[in-house]
Amino acid sequence: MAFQAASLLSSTLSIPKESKFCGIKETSLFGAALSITLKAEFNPCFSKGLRKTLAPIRAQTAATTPAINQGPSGEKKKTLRKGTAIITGASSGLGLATAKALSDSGKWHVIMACRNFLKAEKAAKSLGIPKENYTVMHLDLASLESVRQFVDTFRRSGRPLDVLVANAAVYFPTAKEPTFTADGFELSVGTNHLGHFLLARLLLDDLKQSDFPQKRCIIVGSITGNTNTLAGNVPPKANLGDLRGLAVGLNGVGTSPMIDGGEFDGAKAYKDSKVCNMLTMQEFHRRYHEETGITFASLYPGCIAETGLFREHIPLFRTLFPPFQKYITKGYVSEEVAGKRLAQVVSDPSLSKSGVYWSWNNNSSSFENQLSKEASDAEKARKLWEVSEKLVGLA
Ligand code: LMG
Ligand code: NDP
Ligand code: PMR
Repeated sequence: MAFQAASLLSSTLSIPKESKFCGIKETSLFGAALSITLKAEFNPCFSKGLRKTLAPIRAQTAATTPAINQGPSGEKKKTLRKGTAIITGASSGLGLATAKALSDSGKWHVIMACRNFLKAEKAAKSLGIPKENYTVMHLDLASLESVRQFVDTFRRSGRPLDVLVANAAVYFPTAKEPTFTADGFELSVGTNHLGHFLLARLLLDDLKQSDFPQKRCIIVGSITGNTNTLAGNVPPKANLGDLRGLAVGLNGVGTSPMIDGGEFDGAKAYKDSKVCNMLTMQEFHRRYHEETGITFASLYPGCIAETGLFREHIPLFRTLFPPFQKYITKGYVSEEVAGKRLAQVVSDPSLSKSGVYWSWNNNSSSFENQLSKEASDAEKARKLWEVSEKLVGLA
């Protein structure tokens, strides 16, 4: 039944020529029910015994302890300190689940970079994240001033930065009119792309200084921004065009609030912002990977159909979407499983390749996925970088 429905769905929606239909692989559209066998260990460098021995040492280490420590007998030991990961939008959904997964591993301190301090504190407590494993810091991505303030506050904390996860996002599928950030950018692209662009650019220096064995910058992408998949072909489709709307500021004042210069469409603005996220990751990789050793990566964690992302959608959608994804597309994942996937991209040594867009197959094993033509267009990525730099005041 699932197979038939899926066939029908896939034949109803047309896939462009560029497609190799890799959506099938990543969404398990025709696959068996998702069976999750996640790696319990994110870092096989430590044996169980060694971890026990190190536990008290780790608890004592200050945030600024270097990654290479002097052991009691004078010999050098690697990575005794916890890693520090900033996760934006860690007050719910994927970000929160990732904070939980990292915290459970005992190897990470998570900076929960959130716009709602109280909500984030409550969420961390309700999942039982130990106090010593997280810090909530205020960040509103819809304000460039707030992004700059966050970076200052983080620096004053004296913690090193080992991993940055650009995860927060907003989605306005039913909005008829655009809304805007403090700086006058259309709210979804302003938050999901421009806020993160400034944040990642500013924190690049901090990542460079990290002495952690693996330093990473992860920008969450999505299948719905990739038109080489079925999901990416559900209208309205992502399309940045020639960036003419972005180039003139995306402010809707006598100009378009959409990147491609077209009419406002909330669902398209979100998908466009995800294309920007995936292009930005690749441009970072091209410009900085070799020089800095930082791993840049993006991912599609699966369809987490019950998160707050759909809070603005109509109630009928929110009711039907989870069973649709669970039983028909089989692309559904729980927040917990998705959080473990993103935590893998943060800390698994086997996922250290830079410039990759990760996805997971039916057996929940990760693979390097193919991005759509537009989402892998190097020239567009360069142009997006340059236009974005101007908008956020870096050029
Ligand atoms: C846009 O519409 C809105 O315009 C925009 O404002 C914004 O909200 C945006 O992404 C958000 O959505 C997109 C979408 C809305 O339009 C389309 O998808 C148009 C293409 C329609 C082609 C649909 C082909 C399906 C063929 C039907 C075959 C059914 C066989 C399944 C058998 C299942 C038996 C249980 O339009 C829709 O999403 C409505 C599409 C209606 C068809 C839905 C059929 C899917 C199966 C139904 C199962 C449960 C429903 C889950 C609903 C979740 C998705 C809506
Ligand atoms: P949620 O709505 O649950 O989480 C989004 C988070 O972003 C929330 O913590 C929210 O804060 C935060 N946020 C929103 N606006 C701002 C802002 N201006 N400043 C700071 N934080 C902000 O959604 P998901 O967990 O589903 O989404 C997380 C990521 O996963 C997104 O990048 C999304 O594109 C991606 N994704 C999601 C998929 C899904 O199926 N759900 C599939 C593929 C990708 P608050 O709690 O205050 O609202
Ligand atoms: Mg989609 C192969 C199947 C598949 C997958 C993996 C997703 C993921 N979606 C699939 C198929 C379909 N969706 C089909 C056939 C339809 C038409 C019925 C459909 C519809 C649909 C809507 C209306 N889907 C949606 C919406 C949304 O509003 C969501 C969206 O586009 O947000 C931008 C969405 C999503 N579908 C997904 C995923 C992951 C989403 C959430 C968006 C995201 O996080 O990027």
